[in-house]
Amino acid sequence: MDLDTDTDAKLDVRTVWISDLHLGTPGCQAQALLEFLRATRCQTLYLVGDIVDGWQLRRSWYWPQAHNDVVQKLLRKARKGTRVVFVPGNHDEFARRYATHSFGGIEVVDDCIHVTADGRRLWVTHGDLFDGVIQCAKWLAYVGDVAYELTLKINRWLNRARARLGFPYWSLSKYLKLKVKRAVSYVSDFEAAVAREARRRGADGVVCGHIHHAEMREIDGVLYCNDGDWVESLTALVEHHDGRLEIVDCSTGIQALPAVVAAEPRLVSPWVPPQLARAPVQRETAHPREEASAARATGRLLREPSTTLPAGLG
Ligand SMILES: [Mn+2]
Repeated sequence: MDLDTDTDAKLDVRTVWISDLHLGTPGCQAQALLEFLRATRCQTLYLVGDIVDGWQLRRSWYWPQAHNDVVQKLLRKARKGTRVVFVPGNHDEFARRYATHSFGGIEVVDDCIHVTADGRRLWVTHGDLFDGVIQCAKWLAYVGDVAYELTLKINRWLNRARARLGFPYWSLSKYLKLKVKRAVSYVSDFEAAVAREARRRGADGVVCGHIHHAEMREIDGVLYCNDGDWVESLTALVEHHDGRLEIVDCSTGIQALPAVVAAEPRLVSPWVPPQLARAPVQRETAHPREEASAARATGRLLREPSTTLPAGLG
């Protein structure tokens, strides 16, 4: 069955962002990724960096059939009409020199702006340029990479044992990262830096990857989205046909799709210009200054926020 043109796809969305697949490493959960790609239909698919892991392939060659299948699947999607955009990351930085070219229908760009169905501009970048470790001490990043590889190896061993005992999947490295306090400040520093740059570029939000931690929240008026990864958390960011954004979690299998881990806080979203809002929505974090200037720009008076919520949001 050709699922690329299948209208019964489990997840039919406008846009999908995935990153940090790390194809070419044993850590890549290619089977789960294949299932996700087969179950998903979208107009635009962004590959937000660290798709193929050049750093590890250089150390030792690892390329099983499933990794080939993922590449074939991506090329096939591009052939069948999905717009596929590849934004290289640090592990596949070799691809950066091909930016503005296209291969097999896959566009390669350093970064780009995605406009959502409701008119918001999201800056799409892998994010490594805002990683203090990579910018200041690349050797440390390589050492960290080897340590990370080892953690993933233990993680695989642990989860095989857990599976045999009937326990669900559990990510050791995710657990360690969240436990280590320094790592938390590393993550929040990264998030703040990326959000700041998005704002500097005049974007309403940013979509990135790199730190293997799916997230969607507002940072100083900028929507920060991280699509996670396919070595530990198995997450993707999707945009529905109405522009609503969501992080979906595939770690419990695609049967649960769409298993939403983070839905956009639609009611408090400050990025929807009033003239684009489909229904009057209670705006809890209204920015009076922004709204006034938007009203001036459109020459229209703003309606009083209604207390009735649109259907489906109440
Ligand atoms: Mn990266």
